[in-house]
Amino acid sequence: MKWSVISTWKMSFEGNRLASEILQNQGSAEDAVLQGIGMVEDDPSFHSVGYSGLPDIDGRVLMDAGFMHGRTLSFGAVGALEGFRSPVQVAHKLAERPVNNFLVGEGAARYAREHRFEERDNLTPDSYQRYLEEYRKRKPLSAYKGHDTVGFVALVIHGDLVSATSTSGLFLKDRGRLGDSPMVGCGFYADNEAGAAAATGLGEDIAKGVLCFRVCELMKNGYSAQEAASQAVSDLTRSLIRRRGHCDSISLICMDKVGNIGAGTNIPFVFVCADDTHPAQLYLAQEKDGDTVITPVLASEITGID
Ligand code: SD4
Repeated sequence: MKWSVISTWKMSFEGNRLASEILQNQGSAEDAVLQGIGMVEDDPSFHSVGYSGLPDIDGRVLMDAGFMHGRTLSFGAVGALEGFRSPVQVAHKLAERPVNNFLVGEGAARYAREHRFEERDNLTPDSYQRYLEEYRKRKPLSAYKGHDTVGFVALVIHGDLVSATSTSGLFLKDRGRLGDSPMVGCGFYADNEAGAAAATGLGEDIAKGVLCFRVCELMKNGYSAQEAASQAVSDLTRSLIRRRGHCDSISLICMDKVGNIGAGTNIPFVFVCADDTHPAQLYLAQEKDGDTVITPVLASEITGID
Protein backbone atom coordinates (compact mmCIF):
# COMPACT_ATOMS: atom_id res chain seq x y z
CA MET A 1 0.00 0.00 0.00
CA LYS A 2 1.29 3.46 -0.89
CA TRP A 3 -1.50 5.63 0.49
CA SER A 4 -4.79 5.35 2.31
CA VAL A 5 -7.61 7.77 3.20
CA ILE A 6 -10.71 7.40 5.40
CA SER A 7 -13.46 9.93 6.11
CA THR A 8 -16.70 10.25 8.11
CA TRP A 9 -20.23 10.08 6.70
CA LYS A 10 -21.67 9.73 3.26
CA MET A 11 -21.30 13.49 2.77
CA SER A 12 -17.52 12.99 2.49
CA PHE A 13 -17.72 10.66 -0.51
CA GLU A 14 -16.84 13.21 -3.21
CA GLY A 15 -14.23 14.79 -0.94
CA ASN A 16 -12.71 11.35 -0.38
CA ARG A 17 -12.52 10.86 -4.15
CA LEU A 18 -10.77 14.17 -4.52
CA ALA A 19 -8.34 13.27 -1.71
CA SER A 20 -7.67 9.92 -3.42
CA GLU A 21 -6.85 11.67 -6.67
CA ILE A 22 -4.41 13.97 -4.88
CA LEU A 23 -2.71 11.02 -3.18
CA GLN A 24 -2.64 9.01 -6.40
CA ASN A 25 -0.83 11.93 -8.05
CA GLN A 26 1.85 11.95 -5.33
CA GLY A 27 0.24 14.78 -3.35
CA SER A 28 0.72 14.98 0.42
CA ALA A 29 -1.62 13.53 3.05
CA GLU A 30 -1.96 17.07 4.36
CA ASP A 31 -3.17 18.46 1.05
CA ALA A 32 -5.50 15.49 0.56
CA VAL A 33 -7.36 16.00 3.85
CA LEU A 34 -7.56 19.77 3.45
CA GLN A 35 -9.01 19.52 -0.06
CA GLY A 36 -11.33 16.67 0.89
CA ILE A 37 -12.75 18.58 3.86
CA GLY A 38 -12.83 21.80 1.82
CA MET A 39 -15.22 20.18 -0.60
CA VAL A 40 -17.64 19.37 2.23
CA GLU A 41 -17.24 22.85 3.74
CA ASP A 42 -18.28 24.38 0.40
CA ASP A 43 -21.34 22.24 -0.24
CA PRO A 44 -24.57 23.87 0.99
CA SER A 45 -26.46 20.59 0.90
CA PHE A 46 -24.57 19.38 4.01
CA HIS A 47 -26.04 21.20 6.98
CA SER A 48 -23.46 20.42 9.60
CA VAL A 49 -20.22 21.72 8.13
CA GLY A 50 -19.15 25.06 6.59
CA TYR A 51 -21.49 26.81 4.18
CA SER A 52 -25.10 26.37 5.32
CA GLY A 53 -23.96 24.99 8.70
CA LEU A 54 -26.50 24.90 11.51
CA PRO A 55 -26.70 27.91 13.83
CA ASP A 56 -26.20 28.26 17.56
CA ILE A 57 -28.93 29.44 19.94
CA ASP A 58 -28.56 33.03 18.69
CA GLY A 59 -28.88 32.07 15.02
CA ARG A 60 -25.17 32.39 14.19
CA VAL A 61 -23.03 29.75 12.48
CA LEU A 62 -19.96 29.26 14.68
CA MET A 63 -17.55 26.64 13.47
CA ASP A 64 -14.94 24.35 15.02
CA ALA A 65 -12.03 22.61 13.26
CA GLY A 66 -8.79 20.82 14.08
CA PHE A 67 -5.72 19.61 12.23
CA MET A 68 -2.76 17.45 13.36
CA HIS A 69 0.50 16.28 11.77
CA GLY A 70 1.58 12.79 12.83
CA ARG A 71 5.28 13.39 12.20
CA THR A 72 5.81 16.42 14.44
CA LEU A 73 2.66 16.15 16.60
CA SER A 74 1.97 19.78 15.69
CA PHE A 75 -1.69 20.66 15.90
CA GLY A 76 -3.84 23.68 15.19
CA ALA A 77 -7.49 24.33 16.02
CA VAL A 78 -10.20 26.95 15.89
CA GLY A 79 -13.35 27.14 17.99
CA ALA A 80 -16.49 29.23 17.53
CA LEU A 81 -15.06 30.81 14.39
CA GLU A 82 -17.61 32.86 12.46
CA GLY A 83 -17.59 34.16 8.90
CA PHE A 84 -14.86 32.19 7.11
CA ARG A 85 -14.99 29.80 4.21
CA SER A 86 -12.70 27.06 5.50
CA PRO A 87 -12.13 26.67 9.25
CA VAL A 88 -9.90 23.65 8.65
CA GLN A 89 -7.51 25.76 6.56
CA VAL A 90 -7.19 28.17 9.45
CA ALA A 91 -6.58 25.28 11.88
CA HIS A 92 -3.91 23.94 9.53
CA LYS A 93 -2.15 27.30 9.40
CA LEU A 94 -2.23 27.56 13.19
CA ALA A 95 -0.36 24.24 13.38
CA GLU A 96 2.73 25.97 11.95
CA ARG A 97 3.23 28.08 15.08
CA PRO A 98 5.22 27.06 18.15
CA VAL A 99 2.51 28.37 20.51
CA ASN A 100 -0.97 29.94 20.29
CA ASN A 101 -2.18 26.94 18.28
CA PHE A 102 -5.81 26.84 19.45
CA LEU A 103 -7.74 30.08 19.02
CA VAL A 104 -11.43 30.72 19.63
CA GLY A 105 -14.06 33.31 18.85
CA GLU A 106 -12.88 36.81 18.00
CA GLY A 107 -9.22 35.82 18.42
CA ALA A 108 -9.59 33.09 15.81
CA ALA A 109 -11.43 35.48 13.46
CA ARG A 110 -8.76 38.13 13.88
CA TYR A 111 -6.03 35.61 13.05
CA ALA A 112 -7.96 34.37 10.00
CA ARG A 113 -8.50 37.93 8.78
CA GLU A 114 -4.85 38.86 9.28
CA HIS A 115 -3.79 35.83 7.27
CA ARG A 116 -6.26 36.68 4.52
CA PHE A 117 -8.40 33.56 4.72
CA GLU A 118 -11.46 33.92 2.55
CA GLU A 119 -14.45 35.36 4.40
CA ARG A 120 -17.95 34.02 3.87
CA ASP A 121 -21.28 34.30 5.64
CA ASN A 122 -22.13 30.63 6.22
CA LEU A 123 -25.73 31.25 7.27
CA THR A 124 -27.95 30.48 4.26
CA PRO A 125 -31.73 31.04 4.00
CA ASP A 126 -32.10 27.28 4.32
CA SER A 127 -30.06 26.96 7.51
CA TYR A 128 -31.83 30.00 8.98
CA GLN A 129 -35.21 28.44 8.20
CA ARG A 130 -34.18 25.25 10.03
CA TYR A 131 -33.04 27.37 12.93
CA LEU A 132 -36.40 29.15 13.16
CA GLU A 133 -38.31 25.85 13.04
CA GLU A 134 -36.23 24.12 15.73
CA TYR A 135 -35.91 27.23 17.86
CA ARG A 136 -39.69 27.44 18.10
CA LYS A 137 -39.83 23.82 19.30
CA ARG A 138 -36.99 24.39 21.78
CA LYS A 139 -36.60 20.71 22.54
CA PRO A 140 -33.23 19.33 23.60
CA LEU A 141 -31.59 18.01 20.44
CA SER A 142 -29.39 14.96 20.15
CA ALA A 143 -26.10 14.95 18.25
CA TYR A 144 -27.34 13.21 15.17
CA LYS A 145 -30.14 15.52 14.16
CA GLY A 146 -27.99 16.82 11.33
CA HIS A 147 -24.90 17.83 13.30
CA ASP A 148 -22.25 15.59 11.89
CA THR A 149 -18.59 16.39 11.78
CA VAL A 150 -16.52 15.74 8.71
CA GLY A 151 -13.29 14.05 9.74
CA PHE A 152 -10.50 12.83 7.46
CA VAL A 153 -7.44 10.72 8.20
CA ALA A 154 -4.84 10.07 5.50
CA LEU A 155 -1.47 8.39 5.21
CA VAL A 156 1.24 8.41 2.61
CA ILE A 157 3.58 5.50 3.23
CA HIS A 158 7.11 6.74 4.04
CA GLY A 159 5.43 10.11 4.51
CA ASP A 160 2.95 11.35 7.04
CA LEU A 161 -0.23 10.49 8.87
CA VAL A 162 -2.56 13.42 9.34
CA SER A 163 -5.99 13.93 10.86
CA ALA A 164 -8.45 16.82 10.57
CA THR A 165 -12.06 17.80 11.41
CA SER A 166 -14.57 20.53 10.57
CA THR A 167 -18.09 21.11 11.92
CA SER A 168 -20.67 23.71 12.89
CA GLY A 169 -21.09 21.66 16.08
CA LEU A 170 -24.35 20.99 17.85
CA PHE A 171 -27.42 22.68 16.43
CA LEU A 172 -28.72 25.36 18.83
CA LYS A 173 -25.63 25.06 21.02
CA ASP A 174 -25.03 27.73 23.64
CA ARG A 175 -22.95 30.69 22.57
CA GLY A 176 -19.28 29.74 22.99
CA ARG A 177 -19.88 26.00 23.35
CA LEU A 178 -17.02 23.88 21.98
CA GLY A 179 -17.32 20.20 21.21
CA ASP A 180 -14.66 17.55 20.72
CA SER A 181 -13.88 18.48 17.10
CA PRO A 182 -11.33 21.26 17.84
CA MET A 183 -9.92 19.52 20.96
CA VAL A 184 -6.73 17.61 20.26
CA GLY A 185 -6.93 14.02 21.48
CA CYS A 186 -10.74 14.16 21.74
CA GLY A 187 -12.03 14.81 18.20
CA PHE A 188 -8.77 14.25 16.31
CA TYR A 189 -5.26 12.93 16.81
CA ALA A 190 -2.33 11.80 14.64
CA ASP A 191 0.98 10.22 15.58
CA ASN A 192 3.16 8.61 12.92
CA GLU A 193 4.43 6.21 15.59
CA ALA A 194 0.94 4.99 16.58
CA GLY A 195 -1.88 5.88 14.17
CA ALA A 196 -4.47 8.59 13.66
CA ALA A 197 -8.18 9.08 14.32
CA ALA A 198 -11.13 11.46 13.98
CA ALA A 199 -14.46 11.34 15.82
CA THR A 200 -18.08 12.37 15.35
CA GLY A 201 -21.00 12.30 17.75
CA LEU A 202 -21.81 14.12 20.96
CA GLY A 203 -18.66 16.08 21.75
CA GLU A 204 -19.27 16.16 25.49
CA ASP A 205 -19.31 12.34 25.63
CA ILE A 206 -16.40 11.87 23.20
CA ALA A 207 -14.31 14.24 25.33
CA LYS A 208 -15.02 12.21 28.49
CA GLY A 209 -12.93 9.41 27.00
CA VAL A 210 -10.34 11.59 25.15
CA LEU A 211 -11.34 9.15 22.48
CA CYS A 212 -8.98 9.78 19.55
CA PHE A 213 -5.89 9.72 21.76
CA ARG A 214 -7.19 6.55 23.39
CA VAL A 215 -7.63 4.70 20.09
CA CYS A 216 -4.13 5.74 18.98
CA GLU A 217 -2.70 4.41 22.26
CA LEU A 218 -4.44 1.07 21.67
CA MET A 219 -2.90 0.86 18.18
CA LYS A 220 0.49 1.76 19.63
CA ASN A 221 0.09 -1.12 22.07
CA GLY A 222 -0.46 -3.66 19.30
CA TYR A 223 -4.20 -3.62 18.66
CA SER A 224 -5.21 -3.69 15.01
CA ALA A 225 -6.95 -0.53 13.79
CA GLN A 226 -10.33 -2.27 13.79
CA GLU A 227 -9.85 -3.85 17.25
CA ALA A 228 -8.75 -0.50 18.66
CA ALA A 229 -11.70 1.41 17.18
CA SER A 230 -14.25 -1.12 18.29
CA GLN A 231 -12.81 -1.44 21.79
CA ALA A 232 -12.34 2.29 22.40
CA VAL A 233 -15.96 3.06 21.52
CA SER A 234 -17.43 0.12 23.36
CA ASP A 235 -15.34 0.75 26.53
CA LEU A 236 -16.40 4.38 26.66
CA THR A 237 -20.05 3.61 25.90
CA ARG A 238 -20.20 0.96 28.64
CA SER A 239 -18.38 3.12 31.12
CA LEU A 240 -20.69 6.10 30.60
CA ILE A 241 -23.81 3.94 30.83
CA ARG A 242 -22.54 2.33 34.05
CA ARG A 243 -21.55 5.58 35.70
CA ARG A 244 -24.08 8.03 34.30
CA GLY A 245 -26.95 5.87 33.05
CA HIS A 246 -26.57 7.14 29.49
CA CYS A 247 -24.13 7.50 26.62
CA ASP A 248 -24.97 9.54 23.51
CA SER A 249 -23.90 8.82 19.91
CA ILE A 250 -20.20 8.18 19.40
CA SER A 251 -18.40 7.11 16.20
CA LEU A 252 -14.81 7.22 15.05
CA ILE A 253 -12.54 6.39 12.14
CA CYS A 254 -8.90 5.47 12.53
CA MET A 255 -5.84 4.28 10.66
CA ASP A 256 -2.68 2.57 11.82
CA LYS A 257 0.80 3.62 10.78
CA VAL A 258 0.81 1.36 7.72
CA GLY A 259 -2.60 2.41 6.42
CA ASN A 260 -4.98 -0.26 7.77
CA ILE A 261 -8.28 1.33 8.70
CA GLY A 262 -10.84 0.84 11.46
CA ALA A 263 -14.19 2.25 12.58
CA GLY A 264 -15.97 2.07 15.93
CA THR A 265 -19.51 3.18 16.69
CA ASN A 266 -22.50 2.82 19.00
CA ILE A 267 -25.04 3.89 16.33
CA PRO A 268 -25.37 3.14 12.59
CA PHE A 269 -22.49 5.10 11.06
CA VAL A 270 -21.33 5.50 7.47
CA PHE A 271 -17.77 6.15 6.40
CA VAL A 272 -15.73 6.17 3.20
CA CYS A 273 -12.29 4.78 2.51
CA ALA A 274 -9.91 4.36 -0.38
CA ASP A 275 -6.32 3.35 -0.98
CA ASP A 276 -4.02 2.95 -3.96
CA THR A 277 -5.58 -0.42 -4.77
CA HIS A 278 -9.29 0.40 -4.08
CA PRO A 279 -11.36 3.40 -5.16
CA ALA A 280 -13.55 5.27 -2.65
CA GLN A 281 -16.16 2.93 -1.15
CA LEU A 282 -18.94 3.53 1.36
CA TYR A 283 -19.19 1.31 4.44
CA LEU A 284 -21.84 0.96 7.09
CA ALA A 285 -20.56 0.40 10.63
CA GLN A 286 -22.97 -0.93 13.25
CA GLU A 287 -22.74 -1.95 16.86
CA LYS A 288 -23.36 -5.64 17.54
CA ASP A 289 -22.85 -7.25 20.98
CA GLY A 290 -20.30 -4.63 21.97
CA ASP A 291 -18.34 -4.90 18.73
CA THR A 292 -18.44 -2.84 15.56
CA VAL A 293 -19.41 -4.75 12.43
CA ILE A 294 -18.60 -3.26 9.03
CA THR A 295 -20.23 -3.94 5.67
CA PRO A 296 -19.73 -2.32 2.24
CA VAL A 297 -22.87 -0.49 1.08
CA LEU A 298 -24.22 1.40 -1.89
CA ALA A 299 -25.34 5.02 -1.43
CA SER A 300 -28.90 3.96 -2.32
CA GLU A 301 -28.95 1.48 0.60
CA ILE A 302 -28.32 4.07 3.29
CA THR A 303 -30.88 6.79 2.82
CA GLY A 304 -31.51 8.51 6.13
CA ILE A 305 -27.91 8.32 7.36
CA ASP A 306 -25.79 11.27 6.21
C1 SD4 B 1 -19.72 18.29 18.37
N1 SD4 B 1 -18.82 16.22 17.55
O1 SD4 B 1 -19.65 19.50 18.22
C2 SD4 B 1 -19.53 17.42 17.16
C3 SD4 B 1 -20.84 17.19 16.50
C4 SD4 B 1 -20.96 15.94 15.68
O2 SD4 B 1 -22.27 14.26 14.87
O3 SD4 B 1 -20.05 15.38 15.18
N2 SD4 B 1 -22.14 15.39 15.56
O4 SD4 B 1 -20.00 17.76 19.44
